[in-house]
This record gives sequence, structure tokens and C-alpha cells, in this order.
Amino acid sequence: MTTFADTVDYSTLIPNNVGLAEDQKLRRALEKWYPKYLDWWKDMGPTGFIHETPFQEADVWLRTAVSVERDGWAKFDYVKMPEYRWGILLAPAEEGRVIPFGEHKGEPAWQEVPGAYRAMLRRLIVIQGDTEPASVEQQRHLGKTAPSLYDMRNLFQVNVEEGRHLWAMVYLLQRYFGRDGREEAEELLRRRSGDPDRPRMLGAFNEETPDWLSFFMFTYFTDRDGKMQLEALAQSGFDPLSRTCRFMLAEEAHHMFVGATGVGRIVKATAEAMRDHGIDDPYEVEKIRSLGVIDLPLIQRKLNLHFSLTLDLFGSEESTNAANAFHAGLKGRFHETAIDDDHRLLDSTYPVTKLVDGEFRQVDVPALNALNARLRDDFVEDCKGGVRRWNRYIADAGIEFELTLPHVAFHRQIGEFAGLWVSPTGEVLDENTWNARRGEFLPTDDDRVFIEDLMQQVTEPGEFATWIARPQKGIGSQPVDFEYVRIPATT
Ligand code: BYC
Repeated sequence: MTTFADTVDYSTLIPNNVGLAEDQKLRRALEKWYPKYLDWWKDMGPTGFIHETPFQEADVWLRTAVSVERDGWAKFDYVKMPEYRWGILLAPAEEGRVIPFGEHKGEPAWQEVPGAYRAMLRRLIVIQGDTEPASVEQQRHLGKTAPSLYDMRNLFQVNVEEGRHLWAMVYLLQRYFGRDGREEAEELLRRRSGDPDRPRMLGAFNEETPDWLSFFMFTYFTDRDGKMQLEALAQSGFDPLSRTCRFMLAEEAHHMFVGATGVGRIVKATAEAMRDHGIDDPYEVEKIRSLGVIDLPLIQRKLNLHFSLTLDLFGSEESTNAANAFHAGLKGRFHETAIDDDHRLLDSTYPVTKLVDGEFRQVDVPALNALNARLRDDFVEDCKGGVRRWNRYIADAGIEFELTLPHVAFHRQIGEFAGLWVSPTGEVLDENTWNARRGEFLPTDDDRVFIEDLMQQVTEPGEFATWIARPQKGIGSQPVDFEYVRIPATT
């Protein structure tokens, strides 16, 4: 049975539904962390101006979570980003919840940290927490080139919610891990995306997000890794982690919407401009670019880049870390409870794609060791819907071109395929050939210069840059030409 008593307490500095008002020690620890978080936000959050006004001073039409109930948890209003009410919100407790998988399957879910698994659990929470501020850092310059106020608002919404997701993990660290939890919470504010001395923990979170096409690809693919990982952690036998992740997933869905519709609107603008100017050949790049839109082959190269970087986030296809976390009941599979098996996996196998004698083949391996491969396969399936919708815009304009997901072995740094030279179509090449053809596969310096020139800030309500189509509807029951970011009047 699900209880829905969890209204959010807004009377405290930190909005929450975890009874912070009654837990003085925790409240003090979090209130001590808060100013450091705000310093981080001001240093590493969105930077730049709309006209003369810093983004941080503008009023942004943001949604804030005010309840964790299924309906009506979000409230829209103008908010200055540093005043956003970052809060600690857990999905409602499920009465009588049991551990759904692993060695402890069927035992009551843990409400406190199981001592034997403390280090493993802390590591999972820290890694999850580290990605959240990392993405804000990666995206901090994008407001300067926002193609509309609508998009600028979506960017800032994603940013404040990633900030809240950091809060979610910091709550778990501070509430359940004592002194080392507090130290980890500080470290989360110290690491920096791309910094050679104190980088973020996972590869893709140290890459740049230099432009809006990358932003939309990131929110489509990399936020979807977030979804898959959160779904796996939402199964956790450690109930506070499960409840935290379940609520985060509600916010994550909007981020993927931003990515899916963002890429779709770019593809649509290109396809329609080509059709309107009688261009059928997607490789007439100069002509297409002169229309102020992004050519489809470049969109494919960006897709190849972000998809492959994201696949690395699943870790090695075969992993004892993943096996241990599952066996312990800490991290499950995507839709664990809907899977029809014993949820222990001690005797089953899973087919993992491997390169055998120069060919990609499915090889059965113990299922417990193949959990990262399985989650990655679920991710690839989940990615397909958006790509199909993007291709519909191209077909509707009468253009022969299809965007495709590259082969899973393409451009990988982690796991089974690291060190191989594989093309997006899955041909195994040698290093020299691959490098000679790199410009076909991945964005080039020319692409970068072209995109940089193309991206200019648009701030008139209802206006959009040439390279992106208008969205079908607005946000939070407002029309598309609503003033989503309001610039304070200067005196
Ligand atoms: N980069 O057995 P292995 C999100 C390390 S995104 C660097 O292969 P494992 C979001 C690994 O740490 C979701 N290092 O992999 C999205 C280990 O190191 P140690 C984030 C890597 O452990 C957008 C060693 O290699 N959440 O929320 O089974 C915006 C061997 O590990 C990488 C999570 O990831 C890499 N790519 O799986 C905002 C969930 N991959 O310990 C937010 C929590 C592996 O030997 N994390 N390594 O020093 C996990 O479940 C797992 O740690 C991983 C790796 C899936 C990341």
C-alpha cells in the first residue's frame, strides 16, 4: 500500500518531507552545507548575460516541487535562480516494502545502512551525486547562446533540478553516513568538470557541452543514462535511496523531453528549410548551412559522439562491482519487479555482444556478471523511440536520410570494446583507417566553428533562431511566446 501523507514542509530553510524540523543534528549539518552549495552555484552555475543583466538576477518561469504526490507536485512561478527552493524530497514510503532481488530478496527493506555494505552503498551514492553538479558545470555557458527564451528557461530548469538532485544525494550522505558522509558532501562541491587535477568521477561528465545541439543530445542520451541508473537504484533494498531515486525520476522525465524535442526541432528546421529551397541532397552541406540550419550529417556526427560517450557510463559490460551490488540488494535491474525470473541470478546467463574472431557475436555469460551489459541494452532500446520521431520529420520533408544509433562498439573507452577501432556501422578497422575517417564519424573542427558562429542569443519572446523550429506548445500552461525569462528593468 502506498501512503500519501508526505506534504512538503516549506517553513524551514530547506524544504523537505523528511522531518528536518525534528532532526536538529541533520538540519544543522545541511544548513552548514547550504552556503557552500550556494557559493558553488554562483561560481559554477549559469553564467553570462541577457543584455546587461546577469542570468542569476533574471526572473525565470520555473517549476518547483511542492508535493511528492503523483498529481500536482509542481508549481510554476517566476524565480531568481539563487532563490530557487532546493529541497529534499522522497517519494512516499511503501508500507511493508521488501528487498526485491539478490541475496536478501524478500527481507524487509533496510531503513538504515546495512553495515556490511556501507562502503559499496556510499560509493554508488557518491558517483550518482557527482554527476549532478558536473552537468550544471558542463552547461554553464549555454545561456549566452540560447535560441529563444523558451529554451533558455528549459536549460535553467534542468540546471536547478540537477542542483536539487545533488541535494538528494547529499541528504543521504549526511543523514546516513556520519562524518565520512559529510566529507563526501564537501568533496562533491570541490571537484570540477574537466579539471585535470580534480575532475568529476565519470568520463562523460568531464567532456564539454559547447553548444545547444550538444545540450539536446546530452539531455536525450546522457540524462537517459541517468534515468536507467536511477531506475536501477530505485529498486534498492536501502529504502531511503529507493524513495529518493523514485522522486528524482519524475524530474528526469522533463530533461529527456527537452532533449527529445530539442533535437527534433533542429531536425525539423533543417528538413523544412531544405524542402523549401528545393535541396534533396543532405550532403550539399555548404548550401544547407547557408540557410542558417544544421546539416543532417553533422547532426548524425553529434549523435554518434554523445551516444558513444554515454554508453561508457554503464561501466564494463561484465562487472564484478555490478554483480556485488546486485547480490547485496543495493542496485537492481531496469524494471526489476516486472522481470519474470528468480531475481537472484545465481544460475542464469545473459547474452553479451563481444568481438570473437573478428566478428561481433552474442556470447552467454553468467547473468550476475552481465548486469551492466543488460542495463546498457535496455538503454539502447529506450533510445530508439526518439530517433524514429526525428526521422519522421526528415521523411515528411521528402528527404532521403535516416539518423541511426551507431554500433555499440563504436568509439568506446570503457569495457569490452575499449581499444578497438570500430566504425558507426560496426566495421572493425585499424587505427590509421579509423583516424583517417574520423571526420565522417565525429564532429570536426570545421563543424565546431560553423556551430559556434550559428549560435546567437535570441531574447525576443516568441522568437526562435533559424536553426530550431518552434515548439508545439509552451511550458506550465503558458503560450510559446510567453516571456519565460524576464529581465529586471534597469533604473
Ligand atoms: N568513467 O566494473 P566497472 C546521471 C570505473 S547519469 C570513469 O567497469 P561498475 C545524470 C568504475 O568506477 C547516472 N570511470 O563498472 C545524467 C570502477 O572504478 P573503481 C549516474 C569508470 O562499477 C545527466 C572501475 O571503472 N549514476 O544521473 O560496475 C545529467 C571498474 O568499474 C567509468 C550512476 O552511474 C566511466 N564511464 O559501473 C545529470 C549510478 N565506468 O571503483 C545526471 C552509480 C566505470 O574500481 N554508479 N568506471 O575505482 C554505478 O552504478 C557504477 O559505478 C557505474 C560503473 C555504472 C558508473
